[in-house]
Parts: sequence; C-alpha cells; structure tokens
Amino acid sequence: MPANLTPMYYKAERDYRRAQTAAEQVECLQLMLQLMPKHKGTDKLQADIKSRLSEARQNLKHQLNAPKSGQTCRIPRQGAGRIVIIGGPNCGKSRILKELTRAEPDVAPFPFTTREPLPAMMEYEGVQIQLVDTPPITVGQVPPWLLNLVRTADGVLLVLDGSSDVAPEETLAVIQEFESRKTRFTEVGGFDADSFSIVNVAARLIVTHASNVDCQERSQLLHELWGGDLSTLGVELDEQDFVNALKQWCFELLNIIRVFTKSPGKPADMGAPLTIADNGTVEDLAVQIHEDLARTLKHARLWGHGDHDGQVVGRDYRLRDGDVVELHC
Ligand SMILES: Nc1nc2c(ncn2[C@@H]2O[C@H](COP(=O)(O)OP(=O)(O)OP(=O)(O)O)[C@@H](O)[C@H]2O)c(=O)[nH]1
Ligand SMILES: [Mg+2]
Repeated sequence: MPANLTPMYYKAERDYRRAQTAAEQVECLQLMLQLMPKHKGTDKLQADIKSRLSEARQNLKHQLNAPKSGQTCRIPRQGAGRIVIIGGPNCGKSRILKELTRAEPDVAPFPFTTREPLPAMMEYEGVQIQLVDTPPITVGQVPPWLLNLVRTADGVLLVLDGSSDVAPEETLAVIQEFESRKTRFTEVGGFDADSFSIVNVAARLIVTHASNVDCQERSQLLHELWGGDLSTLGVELDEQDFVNALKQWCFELLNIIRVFTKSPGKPADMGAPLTIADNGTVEDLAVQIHEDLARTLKHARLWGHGDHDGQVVGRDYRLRDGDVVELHC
C-alpha cells in the first residue's frame, strides 16, 4: 500500500535530516509522526520513527546531564542550502571558499592551515548558498562536530588535490572515515531506504589544480581505489571560468529550482527568488511560505513554462526553474 505522504511531512523529514541537535531532532520526529497518515502502508515507517524518537530523547537527556566537553560547532543555517567543503590536507578547500565568496580564509601552500570551520555566503543568480570551509581530515580524525556538520549538510564538495601524488589515498581515507560512521557520499542525498541511521549526502568530487597534466589520472585512481562513483569537476582556481563553473555546480548540487512570487496586479520581485526542491509543486511552494497558506490554497496562476501567461494551475502542478507564481486562497 502506498504511504501517501504529504508535502508537509516531507518538509518535516527534510528538517529532521538537517537537525543539528538532539532537541531539534525530537521536535522534527514528533511532527513527522503527527503529520503521517496512519494506515497499513505506513506501519513500518511509524515504527522506525518511534524508535528514532526514543533514541533522540535518550541523547537529549544524556546531553542535558553530561558536562560540556570537546569542540562544538554551532553554525546557524542561512540561505537556500548549506554545502560543506571537505578533504585531506592542503587540497584547496579554503581557496575554494575564498574564490566563491567574499570571505578571507587563510590560504597557504602548506597543510593544516585551517583549524576551525568557516561559513560564508555564495551568491548564484539571486540565490544565496551557505558554504562552510573545514579543517583537513586525516585517518581517525573526524571530530563529532564535523561528522554532524557533514551528515546534516545539503551537499558536500569533496576536494582532491590534482597536483599531489598522495591525494588519491588521502581522499580515499576521507571517504572511508565517513563510511565507517554510516555516512555515504552519493549523487543524491537522503536517508538510506533500509535504515534511518545511514545518511546519504549529495556530493561532488572537485579536483583542484586542473592544469596539472596528471590531475585526471589522480581522480581516476581515487575512483578505482574506492569503487564508488561521483560526478567530478576539475578546476583551476586561478581562472575565472572554472570559478564560475564551480558556482553553477554548487547550485545544481542542491537540486533546487528558483520560483518568483507575485501579488495580483503587481509585478513579481525578480530579485528575490524562493527556492523549492526540483520537481516541487505549487503546494510545496505554499508550504515553504507558510503552512497556513498550504492549507487554504485553492489554485495558482502561472507565468513562465505554462501553456499561456496567467494559466490557472492546481496545487499538484509541478513548477520549473524561473516560474512566476501567484497563489490564491
Ligand atoms: N594554482 C592553483 N593553486 C591552488 C588551487 N587550489 C589550491 N591551490 C593552492 O594550494 C594551496 C593550498 O590551498 P588551501 O586552500 O590553503 O588548502 P586547504 O585544503 O584549505 O588546506 P588545509 O586548511 O591545510 O587543509 C594554496 O597555496 C592554494 O592557493 C588551484 O586550483 N590552482
Ligand atoms: Mg584550509
């Protein structure tokens, strides 16, 4: 029997995957249970969520009672999505942040320069995307805050130094450190179909120093050693064309579309797009603006990819990048 889950449920599930604390997890799981239709088709999912909820409540109790220890990382989310930049030492993570945003991270030709995560905003065609630079990852060195940052990210740039012979092994070590912690890098993110505890994070392999003659061979070697496959982009960060291509990849990694809203009789604000998941509907857009709007929504009028300007469409209509929408309750 199909589960027939609603857009509001999917939003709660997405918020759960992005939750950074046990308290946030408990809140999202409670909402997921509340929003889930109760019938035979959702029995297994309900049981999964209940066991996740009791685990999250235990963690919360433990956190409240335990003395504070170790480095923590609390970076507020901003923009349409968060992309975390990770990799081995000296592969070009901070240089990527520097080229794509206005931040001024320390960039140096020697390893272990970055010690703390650094967030900064990247703009792509009116959409703000949060990028986070991180310290290098080596064997056995994934602090809990970094694991959490990666598991709750909307996307990951896994960086390989195309100019270094040891980079394939170093990058493989990064992948394996995460895999051993139930975190996999895949083309599309989300929970594993069989287990809520395995998280698939949408990732792309970025190979820096693309002008190096052996850079492609090094990226191939990594894929052979790993046995997995990720879409790969070679970049020479001294050149603006590559920087622009990398910005576009970041936007595409988030798997979102831009939608502009307007009020009747008024022009749309084309400078401020809202973003929803690619393949999202009019109802998803309404949920994004306000849940009450999603409840009372009757229809929408559409300018863009419809049959004609002002076409009337229902709540299940699938929007496309660049559409202008007027919501009617
Ligand atoms: N020419 C060129 N230099 C690059 C490229 N990518 C990285 N670099 C250089 O490589 C060096 C290391 O870059 P960083 O960004 O500091 O490396 P990192 O991964 O942040 O290093 P850690 O913080 O130590 O982990 C710097 O000198 C960068 O300018 C590239 O595509 N082209
Ligand atoms: Mg760095």
